[in-house]
Amino acid sequence: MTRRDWIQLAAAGAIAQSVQAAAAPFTLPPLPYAYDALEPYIDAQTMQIHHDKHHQAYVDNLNKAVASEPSLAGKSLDDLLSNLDALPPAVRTQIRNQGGGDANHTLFWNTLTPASKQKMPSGKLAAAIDRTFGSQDKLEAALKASAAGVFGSGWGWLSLDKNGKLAVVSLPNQDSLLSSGNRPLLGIDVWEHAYYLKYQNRRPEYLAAIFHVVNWDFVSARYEEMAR
Ligand code: MN3
Repeated sequence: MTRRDWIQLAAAGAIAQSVQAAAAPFTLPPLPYAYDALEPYIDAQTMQIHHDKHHQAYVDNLNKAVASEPSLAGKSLDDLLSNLDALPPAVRTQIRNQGGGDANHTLFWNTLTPASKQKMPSGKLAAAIDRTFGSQDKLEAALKASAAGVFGSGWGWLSLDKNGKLAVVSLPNQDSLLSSGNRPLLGIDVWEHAYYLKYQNRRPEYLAAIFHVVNWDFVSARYEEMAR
């Protein structure tokens, strides 16, 4: 091999590497705790399959969708989900479903914590909850009712709406609040993959359980950051 051949080969390798890096911009974040950290409310096997298989699949499929459309290179997930209507029609549904799935789950893992570490909302969030819903109990009842009422797969959400107000809403499938100009604070996943191994058809039992492991510290900090 001549020096020139080597340089060409090295350059081709560098390009191949950068193309590969550009083709898979999204990665699965590690769980911020052990699989069994949310026991007995959420079981370890559910957490493992939910994170390692379901969330990984959203990430992989999102990367495939982005790789198929060069105009999307370099865009953040927030940007993609906030501007669905501007996306090429060929990838819009995939970004909505797979990108929504990635974003929703990344937030979800961070909004949960072992029950032994749980603290209730504090600071500005606690005040906003009292002002908007009357009490923490009433907020939780509204969120549970919203999540329980999802027909099929979807999420119950505590959102910060366009006017900076707290709101409880449900959305189907993996739809993102960002796509309607709202911002997610806390999502309750009511896809069967989130609870079926332990709770089977008993969604209300799962909903009662999950509020023992909501990371209100994280949600409070997120609210302070977003409500500025
Ligand atoms: Mn899920």
